[in-house]
Amino acid sequence: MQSTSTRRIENARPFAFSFSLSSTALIVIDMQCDFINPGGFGASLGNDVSPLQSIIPSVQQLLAVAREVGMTVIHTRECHQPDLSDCPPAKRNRGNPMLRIGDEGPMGRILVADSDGAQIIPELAPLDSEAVIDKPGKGAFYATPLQDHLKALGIQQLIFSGVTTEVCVQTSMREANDRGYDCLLAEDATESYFPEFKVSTLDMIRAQGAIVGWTASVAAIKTALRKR
Ligand code: C5J
Repeated sequence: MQSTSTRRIENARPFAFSFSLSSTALIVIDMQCDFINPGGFGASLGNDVSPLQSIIPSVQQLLAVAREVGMTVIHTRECHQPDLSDCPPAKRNRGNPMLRIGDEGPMGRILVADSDGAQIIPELAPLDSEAVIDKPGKGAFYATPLQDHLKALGIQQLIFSGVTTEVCVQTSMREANDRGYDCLLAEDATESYFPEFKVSTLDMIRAQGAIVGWTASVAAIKTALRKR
């Protein structure tokens, strides 16, 4: 049952985060095989993907509680059309990867929408009722219907999770912040290939009185969501 009552995460940082269930969405960013599994886009850039696998249980917990309390859940995927018409050459050529976007890899074509690699990992599979926003960029708002979707649902606050912290999660959070959403990042439900980048991103987000937003642990978010 969805409720409009106000919730508060007292120990969010840099200070308490207030939200209501009916105006908040959980956004799960890019928990796709291409970033999480060996042989995908993340690995093609030379990254060890195993640190990203460590947050799967935390994201599962967030999803379970959000579904239990009836909160809106939205998933994103970073991916491109098969003809790569939405992939700028500058993006495809960047990074000197072993495999470029659109090349055939062990999980099909890298970051192409209908390939196995572009799918959300089975452990976090979206429900039929949950929107999946395909995005050609790092940010979830650029060239996507996300803002219209949030407006139609009356969403004003966003709880973020997913990968990678300093790239698609942070870019999406900054885009959301500039559009007037209050944003909170689940500290242990986001991960980076670079541990120091995750630490710095969390610091940057909550600096200067929550200049980009708030952060809080999954445990604190779960407690607030379940509070009646
Ligand atoms: C990257 C993402 N890292 N989902 N994408 O290229 O963070």
